[in-house]
Amino acid sequence: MRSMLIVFLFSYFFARYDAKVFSQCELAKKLKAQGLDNFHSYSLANWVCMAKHESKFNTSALNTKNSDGTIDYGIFQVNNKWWCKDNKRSSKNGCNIACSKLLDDDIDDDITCIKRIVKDPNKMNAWNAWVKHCKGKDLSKYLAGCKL
Ligand SMILES: *[C@@H]1O[C@H](CO)[C@@H](O)[C@H](O)[C@H]1NC(C)=O
Ligand SMILES: [Ca+2]
Repeated sequence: MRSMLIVFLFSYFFARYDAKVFSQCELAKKLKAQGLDNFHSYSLANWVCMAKHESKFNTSALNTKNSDGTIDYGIFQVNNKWWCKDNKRSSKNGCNIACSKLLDDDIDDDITCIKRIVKDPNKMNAWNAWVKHCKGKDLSKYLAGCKL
C-alpha cells in the first residue's frame, strides 16, 4: 500500500509540472475569462496570435538564443532581464515572479505578468513575434471555430 501511495504522489508531482501545450481555442477561452479581450485596446486575437508565434502555445517553451544572452520563458516568452527573476542574471523583475513559475501548466500568473508588461509604453511591441506576425494583420483565423 505504501509503495502505491509513493507512486501516486510521484506521478502527481510530475504531472503538475508537465509541459502543457494549449489548443488555440482553449487558450482563447482562458485569456477571455481573464479579461484580455480588449485589454489596453488589444483584441483577444492579438493575444492568441502573440502566444502562437512566441511559443506555439507551449507552456514550457524556453528561448536561450537571444543575442544579448537573456532568456525568454513560457507560453508568452517573458524575459529574464526585465520581467522575471532566475538565478542566471540580475533582473528588474517587473512582474515580481520567479521565471520558473512561467514554465508550469498554470498560466494564471503568466497572464498577470503580461497584463503588467503591456502597461509599459512599448505595449505589445514588447513581443517581437507579435510585431512580425500579428501587428496590423487580419487576425480572424486565430479565433476561428472557437466557441467563446
Ligand atoms: C515544449 O517546450 C519544451 C521545452 O523547450 C520542449 O521540450 C517540448 O518538446 C515542447 N513541446 C512541444 C509539444 O513542442
Ligand atoms: Ca505559471
